[in-house]
Amino acid sequence: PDIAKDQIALEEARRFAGREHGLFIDGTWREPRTGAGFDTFNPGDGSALGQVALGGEADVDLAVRAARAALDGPWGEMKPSERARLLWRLADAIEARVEEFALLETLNNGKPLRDARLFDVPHAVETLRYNAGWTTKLGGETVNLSGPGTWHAYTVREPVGVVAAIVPWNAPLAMAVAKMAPALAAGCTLVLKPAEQTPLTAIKLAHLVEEVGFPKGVFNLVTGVGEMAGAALVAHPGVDKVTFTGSTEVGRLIIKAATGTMKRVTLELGGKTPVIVMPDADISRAIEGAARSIFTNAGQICNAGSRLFAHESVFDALVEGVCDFASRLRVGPGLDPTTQMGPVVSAEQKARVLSYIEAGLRDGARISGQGTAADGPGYFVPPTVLTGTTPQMSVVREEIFGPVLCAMSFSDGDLNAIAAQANDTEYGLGAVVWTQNLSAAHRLARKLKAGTVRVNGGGLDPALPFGGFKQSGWGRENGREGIEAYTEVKSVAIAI
Ligand code: TXE
Repeated sequence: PDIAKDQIALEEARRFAGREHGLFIDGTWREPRTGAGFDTFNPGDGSALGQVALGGEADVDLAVRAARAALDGPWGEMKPSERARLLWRLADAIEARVEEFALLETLNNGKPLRDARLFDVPHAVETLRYNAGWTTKLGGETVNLSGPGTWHAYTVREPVGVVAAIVPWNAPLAMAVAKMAPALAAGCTLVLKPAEQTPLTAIKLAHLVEEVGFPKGVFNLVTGVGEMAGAALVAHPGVDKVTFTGSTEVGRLIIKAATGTMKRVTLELGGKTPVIVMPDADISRAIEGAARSIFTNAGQICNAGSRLFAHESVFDALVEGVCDFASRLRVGPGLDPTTQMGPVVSAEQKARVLSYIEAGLRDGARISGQGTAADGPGYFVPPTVLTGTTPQMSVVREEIFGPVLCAMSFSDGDLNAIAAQANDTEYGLGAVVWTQNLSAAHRLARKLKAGTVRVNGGGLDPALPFGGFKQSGWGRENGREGIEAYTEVKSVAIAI
C-alpha cells in the first residue's frame, strides 16, 4: 500500500516518526520526567511507527513555568509586528515542507495523502498568516463617559496569559495551529498537548518553531495521554486559559476542572450536523455535497453532515445518489494514491463506529447503501447510508464520528417544522441547506441553531468564526472572535 508520490520522502517521514522524540519545553528537547514513552501507530495497517515521550504532571509543570517566564520576559516585550514576522516565518517553513507534513499526517492519522496535502497543511499555513495580520490590529476603544469631559477612558486588549491547547486526532496539525496561531498572535504563550493517537505533526511543528527562532518558552509541546498530561494542564494553577477540541464528555470534565482557578475556557466539541435538501435544490450538487460532507476524513469531522433531511419529492433520488457515491468510494490506506477514503484513526474508533451501525439496525434502521471497506489490518469502515431512522435512535442522536449517514425525509414545506426537526439535537455546531430559493435559504439560516450555516456548499476559513451553539461548545475559533478569545479587556479611566 505504500505507493507515495515520492518514496524517498516517505522513507524520511518514516525515519522521522521512528526517531527518539522528547518534549519541547523552554526551547529545548528533553526526556520526559516519567522516563516513559508510548507507541504511535499507522491506522492504514496497524503497524507501530515509533515511540513518543509520555509527558506527566512534572513535565506539564515545567512547560507551564517556561510559558510563564516567556510571557513575563521577551515575548511580552516584543512588538506585535515582530510576533507577526515570526508567525509568517513559521507559515513559510511549513509551506516549504508540505510533503513532509502531509506524509506524517497520513502515516499517523490515516487520511488520504491528497487530503493532507490539499487541506490539512495549507489550512495550517493560512491560519498562521491570517492571525499574523491581527497582531498589529488588535486594539481597544476610547469610551465616552457620561458627564462633562473630566475623565478620559479607554480599553486595551491584553493577552490572556499562558494557554493550554488540547487537540484531537482528526486534523492534528490544522487543529494545533488553529489554537497556536491566534494565541501567539494575541501575545499569549502556549503549551500544546496533541492527541495520543496523532502526535507526529505536532512534534514536527515544534522543530520548526525552534528553527524559525521563537524565543524559548513561547511554544511548548508536551506529548502524552489525556488523563495525565491533559488533566494536569487543565488543573495547573499557572494556566490562564484552556482551549480544547474533542468530545463533549471531556469538554464537561474540563469545565469542572477549570473552575478551581477560573480559567478561561474555549471548547469546540461534538456535532450532529443536519443537511437539509429542499425540493428546489440542485440535486446532483446536493448529492455530491451530502456525500462529501459525511465521507470526507471517514466522517471524523466535528461538523460532518451526519443527518440528512430531504423533502420527500427528492428523497429517493438523493439517497440513491449518496448510496451510489458510497459504493464507488475507494476505501483504503491513505498512502495509496487511488484511495478516496482512509481508515478511521484506531481500532477503538472502528469498534465504536461499527457498534453504532449495529445499534441502528437493532433499533429498526436499514442499510440502504454501503461501500466496501478495504481488507487488511488497517482500521477500515465501510461508508454507510442508513434509512428508516427515527429521531429517538442513538444513530440519530449521538455523534458517531464515522462515515455513517442517517437519511430522513420531510413532507411539509413549512420552514419552522423543518428547522425544528434539524434543531432536535443537543448539538449545534453546523447546518447545511441545499436550495435555490434565496428567501428560504435566508430564513432557514436564521432559524437553525448552529454556529455555522452553509448554503449550497461553502467551506472552512480562518477568517470565519467557527464554534457551537448548545452542547457543541463554548466560544468561537477563527476570525476576530477567535483571536479576541485570547485577550482580556482592560478598562483604563483617567481623571483629567
Ligand atoms: O476524544 P477525547 P476521543 C468525539 C468523537 C469521538 C469521541 C471520542 O465523537 O468518537 O469524541 O474520541 C484529550 N483532560 N470527538 O476519546 O478524549 C485527549 O488526550 C484533558 C469529536 O479521542 O475528547 C485528546 O488530546 N484532556 C472531536 C483530546 O482530549 C483530555 C474530535 C480529545 O480526546 C482528557 C475528537 C482529560 N480528562 C473526538 N481526556 C471534534 N469536536 O472534532 C482526554 N483528553
